[in-house]
Amino acid sequence: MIEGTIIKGIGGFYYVRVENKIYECRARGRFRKEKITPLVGDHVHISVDNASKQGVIEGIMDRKTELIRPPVANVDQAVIVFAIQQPDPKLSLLDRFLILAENEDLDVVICLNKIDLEAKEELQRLRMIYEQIGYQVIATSTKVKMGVEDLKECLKNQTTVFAGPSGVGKSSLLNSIQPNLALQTGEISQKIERGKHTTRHVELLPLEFGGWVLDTPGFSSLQVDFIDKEELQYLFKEFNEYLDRCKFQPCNHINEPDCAVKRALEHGHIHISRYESYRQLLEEIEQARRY
Ligand SMILES: Nc1nc2c(ncn2[C@@H]2O[C@H](COP(=O)(O)OP(=O)(O)OP(=O)(O)O)[C@@H](O)[C@H]2O)c(=O)[nH]1
Ligand SMILES: [Mg+2]
Ligand SMILES: [Zn+2]
Repeated sequence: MIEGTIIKGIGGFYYVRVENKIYECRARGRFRKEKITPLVGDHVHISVDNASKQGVIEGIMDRKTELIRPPVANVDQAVIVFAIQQPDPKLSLLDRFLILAENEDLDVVICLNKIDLEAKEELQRLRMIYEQIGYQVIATSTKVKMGVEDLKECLKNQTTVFAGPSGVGKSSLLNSIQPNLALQTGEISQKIERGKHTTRHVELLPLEFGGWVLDTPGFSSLQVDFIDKEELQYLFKEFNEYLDRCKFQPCNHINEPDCAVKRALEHGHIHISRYESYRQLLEEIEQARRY
């Protein structure tokens, strides 16, 4: 039996990379019976038929991390990519990506792309909100090659998932970092007309300077209502220092009097857009529990 990593899964086939070879594999039927789905990023044991060169996944090793959306295993870090324009950034969506990454205990880097476009205030505004919380923010442009080296630096020897809406430039950034990846990219106007995404599958790609990246299809909405209601507040990192100062324990930080989170909001230590995201997500979680 040989050991490899699933780099792509399409139509019931899994592509398993073993050093520089890629084997097309099926999964043993027992995985389906046990309700286990192999994921891109999984470390697996395969057996290979010498005549056909096709393989069978016999075993999946324990996962270090497991994301639901995108469905990938063993990621250390997420780069969350948004454009400062085209498409305009939606902070409520950015916060959803952040909450999912925090929920999985991933390291997070926020990448604000397309800074060649005329939207300098938007860049400053977003940078301020998220750097104040303690997130690393990297501003990039693939058109005028800015920030790409900084981004490259934080990918070294890590397994990093690139996530974000469609059209923000995830595949373009990866091509700038390593041109031989030659990922397909697409014009935004055509995307809207055709209503489809350029990247269709999650793919794990090896970096020649060490490490792996996952390019993923963009999505425009994200469900987070599987997260525990009590857990949500901890995923907003900047709330943490206030949580034990609320008068009511537990506190939802919505209508309770003498709430330290709301006090921090009034004093500008918590940004209104983040609090609004929290409120929105809490409401969604409560709704989901009601049915
Ligand atoms: N102005 C500008 N345009 C960019 C930049 N980076 C990418 N683009 C353009 O944005 C469009 C979308 O880029 P993609 O790399 O396909 O975006 P994506 O995030 O991979 O999109 P999906 O695969 O659909 O999720 C393309 O037309 C790119 O040329 C940038 O830094 N500045
Ligand atoms: Mg893409
Ligand atoms: Zn409170």
